Amino acid sequence: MKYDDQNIFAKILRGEIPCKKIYEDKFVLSFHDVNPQKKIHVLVIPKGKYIHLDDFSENASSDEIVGLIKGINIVAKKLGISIDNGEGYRALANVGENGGQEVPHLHFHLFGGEKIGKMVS
Ligand code: DGP
Repeated sequence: MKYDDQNIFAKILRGEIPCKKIYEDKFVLSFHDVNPQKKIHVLVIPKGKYIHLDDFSENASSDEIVGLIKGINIVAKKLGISIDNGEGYRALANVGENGGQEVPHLHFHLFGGEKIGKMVS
C-alpha cells in the first residue's frame, strides 16, 4: 500500500486544514482530536509519511522513532496527564483495518484527564 498524500493528517501537516495544535517539533505534530472520546483526547503524529505503526517500525529512522516516543511524553507533560503530573493516560495506535484505523497516517491517540476504563470494548 502506498502512502496517500491526500489523507486528512497529511493535509493538516501541510497547513491546508486547521487543527488545534498542542505541540510541534522536528519530528511530531500534536493536536486535539476533532471527535474527543474522553475528557482529554489528543493525537500525536510523526511528520514523516508513514501509514501505520508497522510501516513506521520498518522504515522510519532511529531519530524519527525516538522523536515520536519522546514527543508523546512531552505532550503528556504539557497536558498535565503524565506520571510526573501524578496522573496517567492511555496511548493507543490503531493499526490497519482490523485495528480500526481510519486515517492512513500513523497516529497515537492519548486519552486522559479521567479514568479511561476497559482496554477494549
Ligand atoms: P483512527 O480510527 O485511529 O484512524 O482515528 C482517527 C481519529 O482522527 C479519529 O479519532 C478522529 C480524528 N480525526 C479525523 N479527522 C480529523 C480532522 O480533520 N481533524 C482532527 N483534529 N481530528 C480528526
